[in-house]
Amino acid sequence: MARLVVVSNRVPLPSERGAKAGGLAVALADALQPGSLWFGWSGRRSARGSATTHIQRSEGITYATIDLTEADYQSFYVNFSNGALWPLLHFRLGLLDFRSDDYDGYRSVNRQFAAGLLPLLRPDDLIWVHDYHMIPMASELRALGVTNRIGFFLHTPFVPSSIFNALPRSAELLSNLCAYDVVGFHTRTYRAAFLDCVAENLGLHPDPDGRFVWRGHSVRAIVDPIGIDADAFAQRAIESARGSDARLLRDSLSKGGLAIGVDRLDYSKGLINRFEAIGRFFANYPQHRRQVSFLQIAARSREEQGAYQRLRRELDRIVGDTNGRYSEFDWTPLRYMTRAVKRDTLAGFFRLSRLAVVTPLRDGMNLVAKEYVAAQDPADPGVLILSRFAGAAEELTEALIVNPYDSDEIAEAMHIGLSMELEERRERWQSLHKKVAANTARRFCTVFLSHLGRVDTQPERPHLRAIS
Ligand code: GDG
Repeated sequence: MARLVVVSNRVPLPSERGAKAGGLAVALADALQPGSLWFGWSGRRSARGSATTHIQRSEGITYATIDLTEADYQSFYVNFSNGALWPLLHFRLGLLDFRSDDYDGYRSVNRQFAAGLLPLLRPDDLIWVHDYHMIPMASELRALGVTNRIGFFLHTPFVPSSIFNALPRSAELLSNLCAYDVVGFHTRTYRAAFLDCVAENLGLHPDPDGRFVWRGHSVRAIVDPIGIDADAFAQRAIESARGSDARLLRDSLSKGGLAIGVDRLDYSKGLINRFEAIGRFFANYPQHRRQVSFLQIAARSREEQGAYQRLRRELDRIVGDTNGRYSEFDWTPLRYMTRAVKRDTLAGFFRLSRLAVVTPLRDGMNLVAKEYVAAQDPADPGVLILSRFAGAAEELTEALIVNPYDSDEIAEAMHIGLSMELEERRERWQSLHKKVAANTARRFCTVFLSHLGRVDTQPERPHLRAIS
């Protein structure tokens, strides 16, 4: 069997796993069999940068990492990946900050990744590259003569050509995507947007299965929604709901209970609109005052960027305003923490909550929505409010689907959710749970890798070399 090589910006090193373990490491857990290799950035900045590859082994898996120089970190990671590509792929052209020096840094780091990975590769390795930081990786590997099968999965949305083309050098990035054998997206909508770019910008005509040929090279765009291990998460939730954190939280609540939001502190997550909606909820439905509390856990993220600093200041202001307006001496409507909490604690809190409000303005998938469903008590499940612009909304249609820009609609959904009869809650939850339980993390990996494994190996791919 071919060896799996995973490439991602950040490698979750076994030595660092703690409260925040999750994300990609959890999603890929089953696919990463002993013998696999995970390659990427160590998370460290050092003067020597990528000159040395650091190797760690744990449970039969090899973790190979390189450092970045401070300059590369700024241009590749902070400025181009998170200051240009992230807003672009979340439809936020107003926040797009492009500088060609940063783009050069992005290309350079991808080249360094390819050079660092090359000596570790074996001829029949399956290479699976993750996310928007690494779009040029296949082109860079091809330029070094690598003929292995290489797949790419995009964890963010993809945008239609009218938006994509606003990015200077978008044509190059699109060509870079076409150097992969398989390109995966969470939803049909994102794949359609990618194929729209391919048709519009490259003049190609993909077939209904997402196949097209670019410079003699066959590319397949697939839909492969990421999932979670629902049973394992439910077990965590059951145990954690009996633990001390959950007890403390439960004891602090009024009889109307808890509504919860859990997100990275990111402008794509719709927190400003959500906090406004919470104000509207207590204004429009005063019967819930003193009864219901909203807990927002928003772990700080990308703090070196101005857009995130401004977001945090604005959220601080709205929380202060809402709590100042509606608090009583013994009740706080909006509890807001910007620290991460342990994954177990989170699972228990989900189980305690009568309502989850997941209202990103755009989101590739949104795993919180799936985790909330998995964590519920089947006998007395809570209600999920979900943005129509989260990838998860394509699957989780029995949630209360809202437009995240409409604070009144979110407020109304909160009222409907909290007033919903047990029978309807159960019916909705059963349908949601069936989907979450069927679409596991394991299935996500198996589908992607079986597509990649079926690609014919081509001895020479000289036409793909050095796309710039
Ligand atoms: C990207 C895409 C796509 C959150 N706060 C804490 C914490 N979390 C965990 C959640 C969940 C994960 O982090 C967040 O995943 P999301 O999917 O919600 O969002 P992104 O981080 O933006 O992820 C997204 C995803 O990639 C996968 O493809 O779904 O659309 O943007 O697991 O539970 N975990 C802990 N403490 C926290 O405070 N331990």
